[in-house]
Amino acid sequence: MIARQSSDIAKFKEALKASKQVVILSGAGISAESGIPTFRGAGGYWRKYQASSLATPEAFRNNPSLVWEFYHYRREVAAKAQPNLGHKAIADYESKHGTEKIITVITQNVDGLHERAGTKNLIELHGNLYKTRCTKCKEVLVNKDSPICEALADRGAPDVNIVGSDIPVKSLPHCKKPNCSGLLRPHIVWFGESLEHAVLERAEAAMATCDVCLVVGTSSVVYPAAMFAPQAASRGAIVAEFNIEPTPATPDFHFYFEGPCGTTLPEALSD
Ligand code: BJW
Ligand code: ZN
Repeated sequence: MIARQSSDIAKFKEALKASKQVVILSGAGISAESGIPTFRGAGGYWRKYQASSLATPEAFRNNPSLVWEFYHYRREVAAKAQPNLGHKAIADYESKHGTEKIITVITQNVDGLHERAGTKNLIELHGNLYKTRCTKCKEVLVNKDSPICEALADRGAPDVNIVGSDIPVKSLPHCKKPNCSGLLRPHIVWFGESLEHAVLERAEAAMATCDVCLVVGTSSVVYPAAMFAPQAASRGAIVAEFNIEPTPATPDFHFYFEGPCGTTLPEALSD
């Protein structure tokens, strides 16, 4: 717990100016102003399902058709969305200061909006909606097809009255490698799955050496990401949180800036 927390933007900007290594750790809240629902709270449902009950290996094993419909819907929504002022403020900050400081964006989001805003040094902790992984040969490929396969065209509507999902497995996306033809899955880290080792290592290395960290639009409840910023704060890094409401981690941080990050970030990251 921090003895005295501040919301003094000028003080934060002084610390940011003096910093050498900056990490920006983002979550679903940064994409909320682009129209992409967050996970926790009212928007976190698709049909009658909580997103967290579909984002599991068990759900995919039991009903790959249903899980693919869910991800097809999310791919289409994110493809139509545009990066907002928060994503752009981060990308602009990197392009302005990326030669004099090491700036790393670690995102829990899978929507690709940081990259589309122009962020270069990006770590996608939980994967990406536009990557697939073969369940048989494990090949990971970028796939931006819309729809990802014929059978998913016009599927995925979020209407709560739609029950079940019955696309035959053979009609779902499959690996095109000769002698494989395995079922593809979204290249996303589901609950109970481990994060990719190399990705986690890169993120931990950036967290271990940053002197300033911005925690943006995350509820800080999903591990391991939830412990990154509190750990950085406890070893002396200056951590600032940007959220519309306090989170369980808020008391650990030096600065707390309440409000939509499409408004707070452009101010915090401007010269
Ligand atoms: C705004 C805003 C605006 C809105 N401006 N702000 C230790 C203790 C207990 C449990 C565990 C543990 N270690 C691991 C676990 C298990 C589990 C876990 O953490 N469970 C917790 C829920 C308790 N973790 C895992 O399973 C991870 N694997 C792992 O650690 O493997 C090893 C292991 C396994 C089991 C036990 C021990 C070790 C993998 C986690 C993968 C998470 N995957 C998901 C789904 C991706 C699929 C998909 O997208 O379809 O990733 S879960 C979901 O939550 C998604 C998100 O990336 C993630 C984080 O959510 P986020 O981004 O914080 O969003 P919200 O909605 O929660 O919050 C939005 C915030 O924005 C809110 O605060 C708003 O106020 C704010 N906001 N508008 C600013 N305009
Ligand atoms: Zn394959």
